[in-house]
Amino acid sequence: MSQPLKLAVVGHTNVGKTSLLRTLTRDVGFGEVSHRPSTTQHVEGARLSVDGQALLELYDTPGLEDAIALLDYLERQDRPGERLDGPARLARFLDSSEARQRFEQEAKVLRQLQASDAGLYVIDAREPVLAKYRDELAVLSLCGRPLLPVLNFVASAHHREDEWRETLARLGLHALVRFDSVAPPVDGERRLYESLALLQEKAREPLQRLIDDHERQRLARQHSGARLIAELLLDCAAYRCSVASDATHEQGAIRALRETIRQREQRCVDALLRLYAFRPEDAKAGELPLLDGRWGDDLFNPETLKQLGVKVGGGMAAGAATGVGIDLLVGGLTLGAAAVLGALIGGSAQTLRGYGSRLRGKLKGQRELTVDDAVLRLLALRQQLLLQTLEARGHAAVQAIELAAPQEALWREGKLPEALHRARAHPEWSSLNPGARLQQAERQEQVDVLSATLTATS
Ligand SMILES: Nc1nc2c(ncn2[C@@H]2O[C@H](COP(=O)(O)OP(=O)(O)OP(=O)(O)O)[C@@H](O)[C@H]2O)c(=O)[nH]1
Ligand SMILES: [Mg+2]
Repeated sequence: MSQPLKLAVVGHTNVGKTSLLRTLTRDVGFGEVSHRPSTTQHVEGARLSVDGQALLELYDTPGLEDAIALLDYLERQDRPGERLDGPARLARFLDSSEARQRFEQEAKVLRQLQASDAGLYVIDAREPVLAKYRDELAVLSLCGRPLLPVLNFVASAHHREDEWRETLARLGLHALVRFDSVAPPVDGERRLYESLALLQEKAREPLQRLIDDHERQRLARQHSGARLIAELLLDCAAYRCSVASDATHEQGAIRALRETIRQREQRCVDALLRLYAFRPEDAKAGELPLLDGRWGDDLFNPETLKQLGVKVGGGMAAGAATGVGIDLLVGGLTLGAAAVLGALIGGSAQTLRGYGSRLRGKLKGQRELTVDDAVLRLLALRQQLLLQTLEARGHAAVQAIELAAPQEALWREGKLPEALHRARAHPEWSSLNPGARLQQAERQEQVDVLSATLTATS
């Protein structure tokens, strides 16, 4: 089909027509949405394309306000014995002066529906089924176009889905879709397009392409989202700063560290919002809990020692993990002796140089500040929750996301992924450290591994 399928989104005022368009087009800026009635005044269109080919055009229309009066007017126009069909009665109305004055808004809607292949009739499913809605459907049916009712607001606690289903069935409308523009059902969009394909046989192929494309995009977004989180975690795990070990400096350094991590998390939030086409104000990273940071023990992280060629086993491994074992070994040595020790344990020259300067720092009374494991777990959980929230959020949503605070037990305990343990020993993997080398193959590999874990658990 070379021409895109044209759909008019119609219905009573304030039922969420513009909101539905925002969600289907994933465009938070489409039209104007307000809790006040009669917000949309003109017909406005949006186009959905796949690989540059326009497949679907959606038209937002003003809300119907007084269908009862319009139906009365139309009935008064009918002459006795006259048996005009819907489109003929409609044509007569659209030619009349009333269509330009009293029923100007209604006329815009009817013209647009007539110019379209089908209509989506949006319903606020919380509303009782009143006569005005039946009259609206009667007026809309004059256009001779298939109508697919969309039950909006079905995520709300007090919806009247059953009542609506029954009424619509009595009017001959048996196919309908459930939706909620703010919290759309996971498969809502697919069901909507599949139901449309039943009403419009010729649209089956382009609608299927649209469904497939959306699914592809959904997976691609999920994948990119997991990578963004993996990068955040690696950046934070590999981050470290040196500070003179006295109470004043340490407190200042901890505050600075927390702020650096907070800003880094906000960058991840912003990137996720962009990825899912939401606005920066839709979510903010909250405060991080007050943890002390980890002090010093990274120098003796088993991963660091492994890199240096130190074989740790048994009690030594446990000691090394807490820094105790090697502390005893190097505690009383001069830097020169420490370097010799380095040479003895046989690491590469470059690693040793790096390690040597960190040892020097330690011997001069410097401490190394890194991000606590619990904070890493908290960041991982919080960002994964955000990702899930964004996946389920309609583009009509207006309330900002509260960045969830996951259950404490979850982030205080539990195993940290292996990739993050490794990152501890690679300060050059963190974009937050000077001299970062982010393109390193081993780092990329760990980002891949970590994001695969995140995708699997989200
Ligand atoms: N919770 C919830 N709110 C919704 C939903 N759809 C729309 N809203 C809200 O309902 C109100 C009306 O939404 P609009 O999209 O402006 O409705 P409309 O049908 O385009 O209104 P008019 O253009 O005035 O005819 C707004 O406050 C929306 O935020 C939904 O599915 N769930
Ligand atoms: Mg509107």
